[in-house]
Amino acid sequence: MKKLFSVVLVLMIMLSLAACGKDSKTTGKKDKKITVGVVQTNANESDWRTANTDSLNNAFKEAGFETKMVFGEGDHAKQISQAQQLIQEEVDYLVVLGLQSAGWEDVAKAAKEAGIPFIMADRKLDLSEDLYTAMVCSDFEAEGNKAVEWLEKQALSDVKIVVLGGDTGSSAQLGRSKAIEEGAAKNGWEIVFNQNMKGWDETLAKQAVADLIASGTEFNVVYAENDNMARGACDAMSAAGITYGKNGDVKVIAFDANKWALEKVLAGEFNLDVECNPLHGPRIVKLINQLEAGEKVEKNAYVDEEVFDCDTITREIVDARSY
Ligand code: GYE
Repeated sequence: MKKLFSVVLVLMIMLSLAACGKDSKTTGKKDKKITVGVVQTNANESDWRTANTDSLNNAFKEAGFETKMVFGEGDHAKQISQAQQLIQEEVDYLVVLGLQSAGWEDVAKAAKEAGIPFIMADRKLDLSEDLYTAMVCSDFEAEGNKAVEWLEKQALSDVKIVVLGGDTGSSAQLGRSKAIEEGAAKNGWEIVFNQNMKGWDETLAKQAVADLIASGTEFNVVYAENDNMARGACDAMSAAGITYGKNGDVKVIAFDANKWALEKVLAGEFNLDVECNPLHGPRIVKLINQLEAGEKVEKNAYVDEEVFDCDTITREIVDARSY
């Protein structure tokens, strides 16, 4: 009898320990905040980037996630080491916005081996589908093609284009540049200048256009791969007395569609602005919550984007913009 009692007692102790262990593991899971590692490009790269960073931080905070955000500041190698460090720190999710589209395989493999879902945002990276969990990006070539289609409709007799590209090797620059280069070849347009501005820099763009004007280079289209560089180009043209926009000698095409830039479209300073939606935060929160719930997620999600034309934009459209 005594023996039976002691066996039952030992069994009860073992069961309670097991339950405690389970509870502490489950409780641990319940109480543990989801940590999201974010490898961002640059802190002050552009107004688009600021809106993008704010969207990520605000959405993750609202979702109760802990965010570990780091900035590559123009240095691809630094981004790689930052991503590896976040993997070492065992973040629950890794979100990468790459300065460069190439060179991410080792990071993606390390994340996979560590069981950390790899989410690419903003710019698609050169990774096979087995190396990333999901993508929330823009189709930059499609954005560029929208600009090409618009320019075709202008039916200009003699097209001479200044291309102000973004950071060399970023998928945003690669896609938008590919579209205009192929569009020019297809339509017999002349690209009189085609250079990428490091860091999408507005001042560099202004100086490049000022130098072109000083050298007597003729052009009637500016294709600036973001709003800030388009503004720099307009400042250079204004300083030289060159008219541009709706009623000017030079057509101005921009990308991003920041609210301040749409004011310029409404004012007729920019002819066209192609939207590039930076508000990735809520989309990534939805993805993470789906993954936490064990649901299957959409692998490749391109954000919906439109174009804004100075001939059709309205005050209501501009006022309704959230970034
Ligand atoms: O167009 C530019 C930003 O990756 C789409 O990066 C983004 C680009 C955007 O600095 O303004």
